[in-house]
Amino acid sequence: MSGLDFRQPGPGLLESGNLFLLSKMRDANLYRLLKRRFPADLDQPCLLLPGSDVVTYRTLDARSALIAHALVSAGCVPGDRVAAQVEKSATAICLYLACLRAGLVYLPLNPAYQQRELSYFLGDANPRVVICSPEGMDSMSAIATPAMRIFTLDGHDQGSLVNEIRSCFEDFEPVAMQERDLAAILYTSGTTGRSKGAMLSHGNLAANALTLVENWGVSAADVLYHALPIFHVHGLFVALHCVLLSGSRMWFCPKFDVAQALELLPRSSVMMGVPTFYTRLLANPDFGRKHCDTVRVFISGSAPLLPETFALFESRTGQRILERYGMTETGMNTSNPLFGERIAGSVGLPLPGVAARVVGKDGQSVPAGEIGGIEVKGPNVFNGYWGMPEKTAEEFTADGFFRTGDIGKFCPNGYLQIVGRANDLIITGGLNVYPKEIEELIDALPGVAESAVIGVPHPDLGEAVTAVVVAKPGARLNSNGIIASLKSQLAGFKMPRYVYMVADLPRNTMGKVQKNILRQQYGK
Ligand code: MCA
Ligand code: AMP
Repeated sequence: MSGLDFRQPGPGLLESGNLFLLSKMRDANLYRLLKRRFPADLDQPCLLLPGSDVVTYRTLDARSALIAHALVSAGCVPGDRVAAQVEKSATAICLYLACLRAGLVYLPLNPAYQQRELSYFLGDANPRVVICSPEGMDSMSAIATPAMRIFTLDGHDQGSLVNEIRSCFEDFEPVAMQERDLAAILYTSGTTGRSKGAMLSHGNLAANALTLVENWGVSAADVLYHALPIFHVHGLFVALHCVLLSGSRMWFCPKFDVAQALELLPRSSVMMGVPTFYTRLLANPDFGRKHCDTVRVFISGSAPLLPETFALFESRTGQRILERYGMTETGMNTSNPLFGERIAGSVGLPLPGVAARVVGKDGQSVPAGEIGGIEVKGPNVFNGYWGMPEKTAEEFTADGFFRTGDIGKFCPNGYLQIVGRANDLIITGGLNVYPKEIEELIDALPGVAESAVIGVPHPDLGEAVTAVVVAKPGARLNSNGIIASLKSQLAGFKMPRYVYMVADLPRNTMGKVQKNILRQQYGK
């Protein structure tokens, strides 16, 4: 009764020699693998900073060594966490590489997080070193413990971290790591409102990166257009590792900007983005084939790419976007093929080495065409949630598959289609928001009886965070007041775009709020 069951690791990873390569490596420190694949001439550019400079592989190597020494001097020992809430910069990349080299666990944080959110991450991960923007120093000092060293770094490679490295050496032997040793912790929002730190190992990151470079044919000749943030898997691991492992280069842009994209795409060969990048490009009437001639592949992920967007992009540019599917906990799981049919509305085939299956309520694989929970297994799948062994155990099956929480089906041709999620997760502009966190904050406001937070379709962001609020009898509340009260407590991307005041919330016979009814009502 297995239907389409990809329990066996696909042949590609083995055939390609990647597993062999990994097991033969004297140690599994990811930096050692990356460095081996740097161009022979280290003076080749790696980061192309639009309008100004280039950063060569030699500079990345030297600067990351200097930072690794600085972190060790600050008291870090292998396994310590290094939290960074910094703007995108070349030095931020070097900081990540420095952590790999020194065996430290990198913990990137969205610069949009407010003090309330940061306080949770610092308390949970207990980093030895925290790096923040110069403007964020006072706020960070107020929540850090005395044992935490705080450095600053701005978006222009300046700050106390940089001052700290001036007197150090330009080489740093990577600390020997086992495959399961942690390289990074990335927080993902949780259904209960409490974020979970996904523990990603050197082995996880290396396996996924090697697979992607091969699967997407990334080579030294490529130029990636990189406009993603570097505090998530997509921009930090998928994009950066593909470049470093292929010895190629990338336009390293602070953020996604349509005008800059139109200027740089004709000098790029690969673009990776969330669907919002594609809808924003298409919203520009000038965008078309002339911008895409040199681009060999446009890749999309982190949120569903609407078939309409896929079709419009093809008609405007002649290119079929390659959609892939991943998660913070797993890196990339499936991908439409580089060569072969790319299907709109489908996230493609399991990547080599990744086993993916769709299961019914009884945990058994269902036949192709039937909808169920998506589960994955492979060297890309994380070690578990930081400090949450019970939660980790809950999310894995007895035979070692990770329950993604996504709902989907395999088509008869083996392509996976995502049709929904098991929980209320909202994805806005490629960033995840769990309603519970916002609902708890709204419910705690004076005069609020209760609230429900939902995602409604949004032409730019995919989904927009929307709050439906019931006031206590006699309380005088309005949406502007609610938004103003939330602002200092929530990162901007989590802020409700719409707030509706209602007399009561629709409930089923069990008393549970019927969010599907709210989504229908407000999603127009
Ligand atoms: C910014 N804002 C947002 C978002 N980003 N609101 C909703 N959703 C968002 N994603 C708000 C800000 O708080 C601000 O609000 C206003 O929008 C303008 O901010 P700005 O920074 O100028 O926004 P933007 O430049 O327009 O950014 C939108 C964006 C960006 C380009 C969609 O969020 C982005 O680059 N998203 C990609 C995220 C990503 O990398 N996800 C991958 C996760 P106000 O004006 O009120 O202050 S990894 C993952 O999902 C897995 C592993 C995978 O498969 O990849
Ligand atoms: P994150 O927690 O940021 O890693 O987000 C992972 C979630 O994003 C997945 O569980 C999916 O729900 C969603 N996701 C990622 N890629 C895609 C895609 N191509 N299509 C639909 N959903 C996606």
